[in-house]
Amino acid sequence: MTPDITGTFVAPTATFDYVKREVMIPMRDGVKLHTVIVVPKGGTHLPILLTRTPYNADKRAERSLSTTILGEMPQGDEPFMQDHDYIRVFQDVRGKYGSEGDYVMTRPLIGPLNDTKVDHSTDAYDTIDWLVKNVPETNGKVGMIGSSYEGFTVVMALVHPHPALKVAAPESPMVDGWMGDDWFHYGAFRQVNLDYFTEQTSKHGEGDSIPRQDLDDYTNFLRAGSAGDFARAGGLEQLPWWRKVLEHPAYDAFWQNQALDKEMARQPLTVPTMWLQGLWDQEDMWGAVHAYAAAEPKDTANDKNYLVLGPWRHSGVNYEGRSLGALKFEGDTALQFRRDVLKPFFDQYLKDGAPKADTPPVFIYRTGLDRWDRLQRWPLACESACPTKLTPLYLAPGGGLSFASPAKAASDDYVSDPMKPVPFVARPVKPDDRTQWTTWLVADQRFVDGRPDVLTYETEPLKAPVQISGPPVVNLFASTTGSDADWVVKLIDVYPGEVPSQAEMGGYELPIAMDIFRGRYRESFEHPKGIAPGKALNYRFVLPNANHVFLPGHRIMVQVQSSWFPLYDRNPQSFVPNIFQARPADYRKATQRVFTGGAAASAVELPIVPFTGR
Ligand code: PG9
Repeated sequence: MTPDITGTFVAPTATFDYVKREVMIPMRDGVKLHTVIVVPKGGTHLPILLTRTPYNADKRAERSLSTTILGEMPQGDEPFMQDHDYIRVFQDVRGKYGSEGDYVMTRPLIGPLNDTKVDHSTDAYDTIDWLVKNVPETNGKVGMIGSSYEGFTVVMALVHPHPALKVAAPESPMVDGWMGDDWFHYGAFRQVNLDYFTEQTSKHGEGDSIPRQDLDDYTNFLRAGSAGDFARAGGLEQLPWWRKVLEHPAYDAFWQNQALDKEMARQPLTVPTMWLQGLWDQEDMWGAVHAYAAAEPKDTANDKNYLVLGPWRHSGVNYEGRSLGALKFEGDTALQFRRDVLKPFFDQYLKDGAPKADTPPVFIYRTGLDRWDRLQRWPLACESACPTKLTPLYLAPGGGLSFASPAKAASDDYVSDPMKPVPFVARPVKPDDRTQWTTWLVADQRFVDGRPDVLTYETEPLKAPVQISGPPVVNLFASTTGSDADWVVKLIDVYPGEVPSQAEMGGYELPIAMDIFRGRYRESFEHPKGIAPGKALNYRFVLPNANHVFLPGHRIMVQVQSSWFPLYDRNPQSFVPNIFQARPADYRKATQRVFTGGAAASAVELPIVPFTGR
């Protein structure tokens, strides 16, 4: 009998409008990286669009198994593919999928944390060098683009860049994993990423996530105990990356030395770079804005360092941008950006004879009003060095919020019970529910408003629009009966009770900027310290950027709580050296007190700017 699988089948490609080549590109240490090069048939003198990925170059270069380059390349590439005037290249980073070598999670630059002779900066350099010498159809100019990890590899390529790298767009890049990107936010650990650790580092290909017992991750993580307990049960102590994280819960040299915004501040600004991210980016909320800010002082002519913030989820820039959760925008905001701003910007630097693009230094969506703003700088208001200073919005007794500081000192309290943590999204929290995960930053906060362990403060309905353009700052005065505590502060836009144009938005509590701060890092991110029980202490931290208009009839709301579970691991509320290793007896109820008025007037300081109209 003839076996039906011969192993020699070759699909005919004569009708394809592109040619796909797979090559192994040698790096300086002899390791070869698997690279997929997709060239429009018959093309000559074309620029190259390069992405370096840990997510399988073969898959990234195959959207729907199409005979056309437009159908075959990812959705986000459409403006680049439709005219057949770009070569598209995806490469597996070392140690993943088809590439040789060792994989190191977010491999640090050569230096104290990397004693080899290679990093993503050298790999990008060697790759670009090979591409411009060995792809006959190219004009020798390369642009790099990519989101998240793929954005991180773009940032790495900006360190000692190859001269053929002419333009770059790091999209939601992972820049500082401890301060506010994937791994921690101000020291609170994002334990749902433990799945990512097994998926990425248990195999060179695609690893499995951690098996669950219950549908609801709230239950799974609570039952497990600490993040360390959950990881141990999943076998993660076999994984070097998890062991490194376990050893470095604080912002020590391990994290400081791999923070790429600090590196961007050191590097000369030579490659025109467009930093971009979503305004509701549920994974990498820190990287783009901080790297932009770090490079900005060097952009003296305001023509090399660009910022884009769209009304998107993480990586939403590469998909359809008409809506996010319950929010609807004016048209496909992601396509508008990719077609009208990104593509002309790349063309200018990559295509022979292309005209200068009309690129605004800052392109940012104004939520609430639904329009794009083209600005010269960002932010418009901030703590220091901005045209406008922050305006405190004070928490007031009785659940009020006011622009005048309450004269009388008062306080509100709640009991934070680590056995009943506040969920970050309405339960059940389903680990495989992509929609729940990608929209949780815009989830209606009424699902926790009214819990006895969530304090809510709100203004009267606004009589005039209030526009904020920058990062709000939390200035909280609070005490705990414990010796450690987390503080979650949310700035919320409360819609009027009735919204005739979209009935389901009636009374919606829309998060505009929220974050968590782990109290032990109040004085130093590097050296955590127990909190003196019962003492009113000041917690000051910066919330994510917003460009938003609170419209007349809406209210501004602030919520304060002490857990955000299971996204963030629970603070045991008694000081232990390493929260990953907290034991069941360490988790204790605590009474949290928030002070208002007088000398300890808690406030959220808002980057209010004059309302610039519709
Ligand atoms: N947010 C993901 C990630 C980036 C960098 C490191 C680890 C994870 C991602 O979407 O790629």
